[in-house]
Amino acid sequence: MLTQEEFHDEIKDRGWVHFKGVLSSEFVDALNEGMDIAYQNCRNVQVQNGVDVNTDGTVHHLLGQHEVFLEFIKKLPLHDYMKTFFGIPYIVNGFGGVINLPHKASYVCNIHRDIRTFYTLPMMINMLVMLDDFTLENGATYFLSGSNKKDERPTDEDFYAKSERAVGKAGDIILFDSLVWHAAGKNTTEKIRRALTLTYSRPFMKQQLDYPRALGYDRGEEFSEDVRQVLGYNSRVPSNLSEWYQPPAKRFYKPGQG
Ligand SMILES: O=C(O)CCC(=O)C(=O)O
Repeated sequence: MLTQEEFHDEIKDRGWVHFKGVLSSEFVDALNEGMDIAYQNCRNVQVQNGVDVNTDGTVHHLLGQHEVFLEFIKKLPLHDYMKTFFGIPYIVNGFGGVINLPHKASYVCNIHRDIRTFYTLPMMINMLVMLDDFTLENGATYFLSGSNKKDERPTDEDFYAKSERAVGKAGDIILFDSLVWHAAGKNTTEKIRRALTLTYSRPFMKQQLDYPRALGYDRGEEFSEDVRQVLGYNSRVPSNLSEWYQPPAKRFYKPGQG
């Protein structure tokens, strides 16, 4: 495993770091079972609401859809590296997934980055969790190393000429600065290739879904302090004066959140 110093240098310089063998195969299997259920839920709503074009294989807001995803957060994967990246407490900003379907490109195959604002202070980091082996054939992600340092989109030609592929095993995790330009590869095999795709941010950035509210405000007490923090219970938005006027320990937005 990398030292915190090595991680710090690599994430600043290349923008992405590959951690091997982080999750057990049993836990990966449990996550894949949860993904199947979540995909059905998400796809039903995508189709019902007319947003099913270009979204095949994408899953959003897994937290709250199955306890296994809460178990994932409770493990605080790579927590020390995350703390090194942010230097202050952090929260989960989005918890999605990708099922890279054979011969079908969804929007994650476009060259993109997951935040539209360029920053110099660390604001957001992506966590890509491999739930199947990633190969060149089934769409291992393309990453353009160092592209986190520039506020400009590379040309398609430059991107595909210079980017590297994240080939790895189920249970590996890639952490990458959300400013890194990347794209899922096309899956030319006959089998699906799955991943969890999370983003984590500074606590003052809005979560993509209000996870504490989705899980239930009353559940906050059942988690450890670190897990409560990461889920966003310490940086909620009050909606009335009574919620606002509270002693520090009971505030919706606690001290120390940046
Ligand atoms: O599934 C992949 O290979 C890439 C996922 C992705 O683009 C993302 O998480 O933003």
